[in-house]
Amino acid sequence: MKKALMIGLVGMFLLAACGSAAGGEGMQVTEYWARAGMMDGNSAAYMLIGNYTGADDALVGASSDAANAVEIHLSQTGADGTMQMMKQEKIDLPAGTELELKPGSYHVMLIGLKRELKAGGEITLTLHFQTHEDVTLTIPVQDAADMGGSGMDGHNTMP
Ligand SMILES: [Cu+2]
Repeated sequence: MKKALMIGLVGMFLLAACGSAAGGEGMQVTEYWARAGMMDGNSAAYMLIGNYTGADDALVGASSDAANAVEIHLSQTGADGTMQMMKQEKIDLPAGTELELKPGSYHVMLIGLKRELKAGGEITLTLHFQTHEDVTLTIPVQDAADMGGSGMDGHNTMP
């Protein structure tokens, strides 16, 4: 009986250890990519941000050496049926939640590309949070078509 109890306790300990590793800690950014774009044009970066810091936070901005300006945008279908992009001062990141930035929704807008972004290349992007320290990422550039993107953000193809 005593031995079985010991094994049970060890098992629980291992489960707890694995659980914390799988769930992650801190501000976790994954599945990031940036859309290919022409020099002087616009592009966008997409990612999944998981707030496992244990405290509420917010994404308040971003910066990159690849573009003249970087803004947080939300794409929405307007009353007239056209896709519109609205600048966001911040996006709330409540503790324990994930925020998905994806085509047709929230995205990091890269305005005025300083160079052509070709598929296979990469850019450096730094995310700014209300509380958490900056997170700097090296983001791969991909063609939107490769990702099954709809192009609905109109970053490159629409006027
Ligand atoms: Cu945008």
